[in-house]
Amino acid sequence: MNLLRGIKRCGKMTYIISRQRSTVAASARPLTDNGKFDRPSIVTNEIPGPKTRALLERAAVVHNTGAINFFCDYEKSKGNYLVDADGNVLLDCYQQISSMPLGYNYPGFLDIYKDESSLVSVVNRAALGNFPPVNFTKDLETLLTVAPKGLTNVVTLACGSCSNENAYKALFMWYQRRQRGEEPLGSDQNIESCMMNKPPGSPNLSILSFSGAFHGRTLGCLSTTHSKWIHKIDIPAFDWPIADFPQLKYPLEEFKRENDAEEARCLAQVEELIERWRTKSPVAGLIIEPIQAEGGDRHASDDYFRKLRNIATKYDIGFICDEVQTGMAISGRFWAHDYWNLDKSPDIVTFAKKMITGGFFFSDEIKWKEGYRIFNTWMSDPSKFPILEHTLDVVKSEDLAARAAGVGEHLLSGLKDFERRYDFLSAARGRGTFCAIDAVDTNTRDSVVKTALSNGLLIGGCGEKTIRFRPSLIFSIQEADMALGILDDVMQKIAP
Ligand code: PSZ
Repeated sequence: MNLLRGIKRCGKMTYIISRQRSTVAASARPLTDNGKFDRPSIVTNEIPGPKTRALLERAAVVHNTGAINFFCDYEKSKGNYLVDADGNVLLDCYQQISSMPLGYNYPGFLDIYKDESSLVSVVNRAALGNFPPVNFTKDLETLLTVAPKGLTNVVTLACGSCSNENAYKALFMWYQRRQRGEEPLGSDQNIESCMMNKPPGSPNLSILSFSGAFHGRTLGCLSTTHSKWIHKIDIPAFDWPIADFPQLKYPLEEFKRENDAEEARCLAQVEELIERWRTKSPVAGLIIEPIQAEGGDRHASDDYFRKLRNIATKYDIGFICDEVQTGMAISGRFWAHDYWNLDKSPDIVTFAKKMITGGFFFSDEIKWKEGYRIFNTWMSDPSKFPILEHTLDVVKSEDLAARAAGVGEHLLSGLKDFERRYDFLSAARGRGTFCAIDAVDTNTRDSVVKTALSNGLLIGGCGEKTIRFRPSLIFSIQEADMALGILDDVMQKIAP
């Protein structure tokens, strides 16, 4: 099937700005056609509706419900449509915080577990590090079919935070191995001191991260996360260096000189921090997202990332690329860092979310010898590997990276049109369908996201005032048009 050809043809269409859309969205008519949804449908006066509110009340007795948006009916949800507990059907451009590669209940996926060997992996959850199932090596090889260039090793883990957390450990181990040379790992001095959290066994080393970054909320990761204070307050943090992430001005064509200067300033600062930390807590490596997601969809140029990679090489420190949110084709390339054309790949690339399992790819140089150093009980969930295998088949055979590039171009041109027509919107940006636009302030952004939801469109917020799109890889031009149509109505309602 040549999806791309279809997309290019459709790409010439402009999206339909239609009052009709929101009327459609608000209607309570049944919307299924051959078991598929073709538009959103809102059946309650507000979201959360009464069923979600009742469920929330019950949950609140035993659980913190502060982050729950609404309860969902995953049996009824299909494709890019998420059905909530009250039967509202939402066009989902957020996809479980960017975690569903092929939308809901992709055709045939429910049948995967009719195969007994897949079902056996659900019933008997393996402790992967100790007792992997016989097909585990095949699953690792499947993962390696999408490994970034030069990274020939992989470890699986449960989530994005575990992946980054263990990636930091792998870098520290690599850094110390080179410092130690021929000295034994388990010298008496090392053993005694590490058991007391003291150097040399527990060395003073650091990971350099960037302002606005998000790498997870576990204790090590949290010291490299700087997107929102609510994630960090009350929690002790490592005193590790934090460099400014470039703050680009939009439109990019208009501010080229300023933006180049900003990137140069930020790169110089990275070098300065590596030098400054050398005596107190040497930088073993740095971690960066190709597009800062939680921090507000902040981009930097490919040239900035190439130069940053060169700095890591120059100082002989590790370079971790966190592709937890940007990975798996949404950017228009399988890995967002594929756009950079690096001379030397990152040393480690971490993944999770749409990749179905967490984990990281790493180079031979990083490889460690001893068992149990990067380890825990589950190390991913092997019952998900059949889904991973089928998902990768679809992503490759239907070239969903190209599809995301085509649909993304269309979506972005719609957002650029908004930016021209609405004074309170700016900085439309994106790669593939990883798209965003800024509102003038937090309140306006929040009311756009909320009003969109009540009109049947699920989108996300990030950073201070950013509206973000994280659709699945099967998001179509027609669905992009529908999303833009609903948003246009929302913007007209919100416009001051
Ligand atoms: O509020 C939260 O905890 C959120 S909202 C979105 C995320 C987390 N994203 C997770 C994430 C990420 O976007 C990047 C770039 N790196 C690491 C993580 C952590 O992944 P999980 O959530 O799987 O631990």
